Amino acid sequence: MVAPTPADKFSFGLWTVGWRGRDPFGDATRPELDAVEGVHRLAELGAYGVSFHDDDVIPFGASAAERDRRLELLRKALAETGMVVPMVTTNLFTHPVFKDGGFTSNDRDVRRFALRKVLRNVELAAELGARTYVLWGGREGAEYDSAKDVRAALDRYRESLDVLTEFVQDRGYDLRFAIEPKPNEPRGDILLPTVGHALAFITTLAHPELVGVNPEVGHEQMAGLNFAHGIAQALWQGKLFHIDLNGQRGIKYDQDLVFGHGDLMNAFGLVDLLENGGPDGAPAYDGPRHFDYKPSRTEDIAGVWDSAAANMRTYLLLKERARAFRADPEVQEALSVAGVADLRTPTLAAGEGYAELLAEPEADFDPDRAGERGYGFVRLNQLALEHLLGAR
Ligand code: GLT
Ligand code: MN
Ligand code: MN
Repeated sequence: MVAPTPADKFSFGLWTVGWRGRDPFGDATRPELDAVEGVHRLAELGAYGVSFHDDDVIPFGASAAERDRRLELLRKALAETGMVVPMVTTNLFTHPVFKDGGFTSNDRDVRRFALRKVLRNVELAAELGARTYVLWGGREGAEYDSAKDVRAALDRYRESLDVLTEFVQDRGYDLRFAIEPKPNEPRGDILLPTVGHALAFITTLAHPELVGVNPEVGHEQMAGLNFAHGIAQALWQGKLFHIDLNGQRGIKYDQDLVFGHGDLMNAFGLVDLLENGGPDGAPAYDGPRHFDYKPSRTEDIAGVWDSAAANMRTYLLLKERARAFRADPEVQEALSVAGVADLRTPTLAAGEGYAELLAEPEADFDPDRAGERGYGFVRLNQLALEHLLGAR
């Protein structure tokens, strides 16, 4: 089994390994983790990069001198390890000021404060060479329908995005934004709850080309959706700017388990899509394979590093299994019986229109015959499962 290397492009949020296990019912179970140590340990494990919120590195409200000191330490850790910062994001959810949201708070002064906080951190992101800036609007939402004018909130969300894209264009930054959808938690209902909602919203922006999505496995699954399908549509629309990999077991609170520790079959389908779903079986996505998980509250600090390694190992195992699946002649035959590649043929022939289609004699096609066809999808899925289990 190969060990992770920087070429695999594995990255982690500093807040993941840094999570101390505080939840709504209990206190922290682990000591604080220094950002510098996080960078070093993740590098030793084979990751190539880290991402962070402004507040993960620079405490909220820190003085300019303290900010500089913390950033200097981070830069030094990056230089010592060769780690990169492919993505940066903003904390618009922890401080009580954001209890009704940042960009969409009912309080205009809060909205202005939130937007300034993001703009300042975008400058830092560009300076550190990040190519993606994630916007997770966890507090953008409501618990009560009468409390939020959703159309006005979407106007304000769009207004903020339009200011941000204008800013990166004026500054000449090579940076794009990625909206991270989530259906609920911490708000009762979050705006832009799924990949589909976010993709539709992006079409209304002044610079849609600068905005894509950062889907998270567990967030789509919290809404009962098929994550691999959501990713396929994001790819199809050229909008998969970043990805948050983790595990989730069904429709419940956001579990942020290790990648693969939830719906393993869907994780297999996802890795197969990312790694083999491009033209001629090339990767369909070349961005960071970013893990956004939480080491369970039961784990001590050794368990934190074990779980971080587990994410990468699971990804590599699935990549290897997906390759074996594609290389198996029986799978190729089952794919052919299933007609998977046939779907790539346009329904109308070149030069044909509805008139030619309507002119086709009905007698040429026998729907009863066609209805008798067995597609063999179950056999194909069993082959996938057997490869996944290492039985083939
Ligand atoms: C937060 C959230 C994640 C987001 C992060 C980016 S922060 O931990 O649960 O899903 O990706 O803001
Ligand atoms: Mn999550
Ligand atoms: Mn996430």
